Amino acid sequence: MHFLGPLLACALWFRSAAAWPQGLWSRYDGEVLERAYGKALFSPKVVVVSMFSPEAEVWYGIPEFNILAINISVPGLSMLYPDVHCTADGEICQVTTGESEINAATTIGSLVASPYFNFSQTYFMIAGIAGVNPEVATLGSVTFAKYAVQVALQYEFDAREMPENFTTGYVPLGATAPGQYPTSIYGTEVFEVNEALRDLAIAFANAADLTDSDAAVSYRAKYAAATRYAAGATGPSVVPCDVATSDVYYSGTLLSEAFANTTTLLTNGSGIYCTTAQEDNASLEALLRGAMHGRVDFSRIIVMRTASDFDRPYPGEAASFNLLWADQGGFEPAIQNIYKAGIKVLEGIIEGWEGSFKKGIAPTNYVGDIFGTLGGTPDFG
Ligand SMILES: *[C@@H]1O[C@H](CO)[C@@H](O)[C@H](O)[C@H]1NC(C)=O
Ligand SMILES: *[C@@H]1O[C@H](CO)[C@@H](O)[C@H](O)[C@H]1NC(C)=O
Ligand SMILES: *[C@@H]1O[C@H](CO)[C@@H](O)[C@H](O)[C@H]1NC(C)=O
Ligand SMILES: *[C@@H]1O[C@H](CO)[C@@H](O)[C@H](O)[C@H]1NC(C)=O
Ligand SMILES: *[C@@H]1O[C@H](CO)[C@@H](O)[C@H](O)[C@H]1NC(C)=O
Ligand SMILES: CC(=O)N[C@H]1CO[C@H](CO)[C@@H](O)[C@@H]1O
Repeated sequence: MHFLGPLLACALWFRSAAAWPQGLWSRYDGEVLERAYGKALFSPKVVVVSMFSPEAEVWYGIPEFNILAINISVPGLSMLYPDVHCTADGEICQVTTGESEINAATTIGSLVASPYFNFSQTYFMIAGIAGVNPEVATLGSVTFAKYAVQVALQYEFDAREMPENFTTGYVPLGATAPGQYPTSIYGTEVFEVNEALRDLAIAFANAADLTDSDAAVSYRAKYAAATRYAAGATGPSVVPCDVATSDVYYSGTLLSEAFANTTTLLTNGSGIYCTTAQEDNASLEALLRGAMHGRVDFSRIIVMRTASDFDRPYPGEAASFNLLWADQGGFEPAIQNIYKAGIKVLEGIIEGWEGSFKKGIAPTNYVGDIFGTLGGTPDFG
């Protein structure tokens, strides 16, 4: 029965798939796109990658362009977000992955494999909110990463059961204590994106007039009690710093410091642990696999994260209060600043298309994963 169960399930699935009315599949048919939009192959200049509705909705109903002019249903996208949306000229598109690593990897993997797109010259801009390290940036800040680090890809002990001389319950895979370099490498630990492109994006975003909120102003002021949190206590700005990925939405000083240590370890001291989110290593793995097969150009990726909440409490505050109860006031400005900074980046790319972006911004740093899959030698690890 143990063997037959999955086989039976498979057989039933095929049977029911075959029996599904044509209508269910027809929305995924290139002919439908031909009829609706006169073509079934789109070559966007930019794809904005959102993770959930609030991040996506800032791109709908804006004065600059109507991104709901074309809807393309792509098999493999989230059931909550089944369509890629594009402007009428097909130049700018937007996709929503769904939250966390599994949703991000599945959506982006399906997108890069879709026959309806030619992404050979497309820029992908990951544009989402994130937690933030008050040592580096603050609520409402707009950050652009060079490294994405999968910090929780480790062994974990509950701190109550860990050896007394451990500084954290997290131990790198294959290692026997915190802080040792992992010996079991999965390949998704670190991604490095094009720094020259990142710096152009920062220059564009610097022209944005960032939003703040009264609640964020008063909450971040509490971080001024510690000099190491000076960045957290200052108003929002555009900051070059890196993103940590973890499915577990962790919070608190000790875990944040442990994952800052992991970032340092895995990037050989170059990464700046700054924002925390649940998707980027997964989206980047899917883009990298697309790049392996010539479906995307891995040097055309921008990772923008705006800060919605602090990853740790201010001095004297309980970690649980910071995460669960405090009114940090950062969510709304972070959502608004995705649009405010992101639109400047999009305009910069579109206006500079013929001059530079069409042919691409040549990276001067290593780009790719820890395996060196796309060629070159990683400058970390
Ligand atoms: C595309 O989908 C959105 C909802 O997701 C809808 O508001 C819009 O009208 C659709 N556009 C077209 C051209 O069907
Ligand atoms: C994809 O776009 C590139 C750049 O415009 C072009 O060279 C290539 O032929 C296109 N591929 C397909 C299958 O249309
Ligand atoms: C922790 O203590 C054990 C002995 O109890 C020792 O073998 C190990 O090296 C120590 N680890 C660290 C990280 O100090
Ligand atoms: C982070 O690393 C520093 C330096 O090795 C160490 O003192 C500290 O205890 C570590 N923090 C955590 C939470 O592991
Ligand atoms: C790691 O950093 C050290 C010290 O800065 C440097 O000597 C070494 O070459 C770096 N390793 C890699 C792989 O870049
Ligand atoms: C595609 C990918 O990167 N997946 C990894 C992302 O992180 C989770 C949890 O840490 C890993 O289990 C996945 O292998």
